[in-house]
Formats: sequence, structure tokens, C-alpha cells
Amino acid sequence: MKNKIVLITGATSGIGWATAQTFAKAGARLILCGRRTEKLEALAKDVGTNTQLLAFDVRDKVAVFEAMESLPPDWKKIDVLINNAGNAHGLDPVQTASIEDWEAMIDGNVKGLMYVTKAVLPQMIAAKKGQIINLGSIAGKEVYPNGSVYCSSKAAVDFFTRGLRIDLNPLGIRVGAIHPGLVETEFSEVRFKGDQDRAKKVYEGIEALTAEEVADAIRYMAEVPEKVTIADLVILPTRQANAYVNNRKA
Ligand code: NDP
Ligand code: 8X3
Repeated sequence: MKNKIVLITGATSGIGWATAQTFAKAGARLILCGRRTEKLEALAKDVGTNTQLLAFDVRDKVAVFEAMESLPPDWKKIDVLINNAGNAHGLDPVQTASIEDWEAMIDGNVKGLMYVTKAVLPQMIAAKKGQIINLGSIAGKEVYPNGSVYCSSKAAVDFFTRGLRIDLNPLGIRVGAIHPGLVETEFSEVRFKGDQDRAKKVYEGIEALTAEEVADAIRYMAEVPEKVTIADLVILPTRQANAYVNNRKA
């Protein structure tokens, strides 16, 4: 990873934050993205390496393209794009769920990921190399009660990844996705709109993955030889069998 340029969306928290630290240790140059500028600045200080900070909302198509355009020329040749930004909003049946929550998930997790990909691709195509790693989820492999739209958004990430790999196959650009199970981050706090007690319960007795464990797996995907593509990596806490079968400690 030495001197490779790695762009991470959703770097201000959780998996993105840990991935930034992991890739910084491996010697990468980092483009760190998220909406919270103060968190981006704190992360840049923390990793202490060569960084560029881009504060934008992935749902804002114009802002996405302007952010990529604003990079200095020697930072535009991105080697690895890690499409990590995303969240769940709410956990409700379709009949009572909020349409605003649905829009936040579809616009961010799906359309936002597509915009960032589209904005980064021209440089990779010109360089005839590059790698795109998307954050899917076990929720995109199986649907669970009250998760229909979040699960749909992650199923879309799975299928977009597969289609992208087909389209970019002649161009030598590697494409894969990682699909974690439960990872203890700010994810459930965001899902439950700041209800920390409810968020904590999600991870009780499950020995959830840490963001660092997921970051190590992402680093593995990026460090295999260029002739190898890790196309689809599902990573679960051992106590989790699938999206809804969990062996929780009493
Ligand atoms: P966090 O809530 O800790 O982090 C989410 C990150 O995404 C933040 O940095 C946030 O930054 C960014 N983000 C969210 N919405 C937007 C937006 N509209 N524009 C720009 N950035 C955005 O959650 P995780 O680290 O757990 O989640 C990271 C990814 O991993 C997500 O795609 C999630 O779906 C996926 N995932 C998580 C699992 C888990 O159990 N935690 C399991 C499987 C997958 P900011 O608010 O500063 O914009
Ligand atoms: C996050 C994992 O099971 O909370 O994608 O939806 S889950």
C-alpha cells in the first residue's frame, strides 16, 4: 500500500475511521470523506500521514463531482476507492416506516455510492488500473424483519458491485464487496436516532465484530496481488450465523 492513493467515504466514524488508520499504517496516502468536517480534521491529525479531506454529502450529486474535481492533480489518480459511507435509518415495518428514512437509505447507500464510483472512474480508466471495494452487508444477502429498505439498499450494493465487475472487466479494474454482520460502531445509534440504550442492546452478548477487524479484511482485499480479486467477502461474528440467527451469551 506504500504511497497508494486510497479514497475512503464515511471516514468520520466506525469502519471508515478504522480503515483509514489501517491503510495509513500500511503507508497509503488517504483521501478522507464524510460530512462532519471536525471529525475529518481529527482523523487526519490522528493518522498523521499525507491526507486530503473532502467534506460532502454522498446524496448530493453535484457536490460529489465537485469534490473529486477539487483534488490536486497528483491526488486524482486514485488506486483504491472504498465506498463505505452509509447507514440504516429506522427499523420499522413497511406500513409504518417513514418515507424520509427510506429516502436517506436509498439516496445515500445506493445512489451516493453510484455517484462516487462514477466520479472516480475516469481516472482509473485512464490509468487502466484501480480497485473498488464496496461496503455491502449481510443485510444485502438476507432480509430481516423491519429491515426491508435497508436490506434492499444493501442488496442493490451487492448487485451493483457484480455488474460493475462485469463492465470493468475488460479495463483491468478490480471490483469487490465486503459484507459484514454485526459491527459495533455508531451504526445503531444512527439507526435509532440517538437512542444509545436501544443501540447498545443490538450488540449485547454477541461479541460483535470491531471496526478494526473489518478494516483488516478490507486491507487484505486491497493487498492481494493485482492478478487476484476478492469478489465477495462475508465476515460475521462467530456468534452470528446469518442476519437473524444469533447465539447470544445469556
Ligand atoms: P457509522 O455510523 O459508524 O459510520 C457511517 C459513516 O458513513 C460515517 O462516517 C458517516 O459520516 C458516513 N455517511 C453516512 N451517510 C452519509 C452521507 N449521506 N454522506 C456522506 N457520508 C455519509 O457506521 P459503520 O461504520 O458501521 O458503517 C459503515 C458502512 O458499513 C455502512 O455502509 C454500513 O451500512 C456498513 N455496514 C455496517 C455494519 C454494522 O453492523 N455496523 C454491518 C454491515 C455493513 P458523516 O456522518 O460524517 O457524513
Ligand atoms: C448492518 C448489519 O444486521 O445490523 O448492515 O443490518 S445489520
